[in-house]
Amino acid sequence: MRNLKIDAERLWGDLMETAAFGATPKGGLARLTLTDEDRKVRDWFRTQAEALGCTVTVDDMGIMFARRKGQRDDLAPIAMGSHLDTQPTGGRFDGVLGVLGALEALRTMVNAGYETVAPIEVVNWTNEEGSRFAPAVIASGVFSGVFTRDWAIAQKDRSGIAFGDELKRIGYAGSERCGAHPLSAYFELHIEQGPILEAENTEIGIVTGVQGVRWYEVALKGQESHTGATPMTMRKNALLGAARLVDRIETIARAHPPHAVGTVGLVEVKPNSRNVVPGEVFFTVDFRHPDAAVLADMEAAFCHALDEVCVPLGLSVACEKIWDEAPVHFDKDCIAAVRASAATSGYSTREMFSGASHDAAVVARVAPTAMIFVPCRDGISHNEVEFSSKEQCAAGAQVLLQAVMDYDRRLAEQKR
Ligand code: HGY
Ligand code: MN
Ligand code: MN
Repeated sequence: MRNLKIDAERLWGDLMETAAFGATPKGGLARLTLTDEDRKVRDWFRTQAEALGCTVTVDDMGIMFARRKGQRDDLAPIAMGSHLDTQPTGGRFDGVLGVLGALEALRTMVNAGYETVAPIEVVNWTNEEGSRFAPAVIASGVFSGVFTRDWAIAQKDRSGIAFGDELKRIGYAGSERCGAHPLSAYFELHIEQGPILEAENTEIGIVTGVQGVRWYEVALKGQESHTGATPMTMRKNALLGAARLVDRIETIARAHPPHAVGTVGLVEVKPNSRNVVPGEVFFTVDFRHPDAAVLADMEAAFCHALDEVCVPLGLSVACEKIWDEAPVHFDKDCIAAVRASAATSGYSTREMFSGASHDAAVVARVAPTAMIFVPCRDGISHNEVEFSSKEQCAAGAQVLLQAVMDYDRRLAEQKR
């Protein structure tokens, strides 16, 4: 198999060029899904892909597939990609490296005149982050049957704007039905977003799976009243209830070391006035663990805590689970392709489970899937300081290229 080499400078140039779309003063990205910044980077991606001779298809969840023909166009494509949307104070690499690394791998094949047997597709999944429109991986979730499209396009952001309306507004409501797009395999390059690879001075993470996730939305209702005239014994303070529950969630997660995590990331207080006892609080809960049974225990403890905390405070509680993703184990042949590819390139590796979730976690339901990790500085992500070096990004893209070529060769032999 030809030993093609990605161009590290070209990849880095793409990463820095696209970082202009939604750039923040602190050097990060605020490119929330389906905003004008998201539209700009999508337009950029389409232009680059078409310049490589790809045809770009957009489905009715806005997922973009940039397709390069193979010798056997009857075969389902081997896909590689990730997401271009970011957190509100996101970094320049989360998701972006996976799409641009895939674009660079494809560009390397095109420039070398290397023709694969199966078609190759570079994919940009809509709204992986789930920050503006919850839950995360909403489009790849529809693609793989986790969510229905009707439910997904009706999801509203916290200002009441619907996903489907924004998709139309930015001009990316495609015609292909989301999910009617078979894949032979899917590979995703991503920064680790945690501390392990850097701490162990390891160049490539061979990702064998993704831990389970459960997201909840909680609304507490008490009674707005005057902060000066309302005795402490007569209050129904929704924020006090929320504060106690934040602490209980911390305790629940710490009860299952070392892997369990529990977080309240979004809190809205009403009326949010300095001299009104808060009458309503909305907050979100994010539980994660590699074992579904532990997640179930955490959920049971949380449901118990809701009543234990809120009943004595006279608060009503509404709690909805909006995402329940079981731990996923990736495909052994795809993992083998990543392992062989990293070995060919001589990179140090370690196998690992992903702490963060990714589109790959749900795409694995409908196609053989694996992921490749590269280190990020201090293990920090979902933060404007997020950083991986030119060399680390290039190493990941090189392994991605070789893994896809390796998988293609094996597929060709199978489908002879
Ligand atoms: O939440 C996650 O794990 C992903 O970064 N959206
Ligand atoms: Mn990501
Ligand atoms: Mn992310």
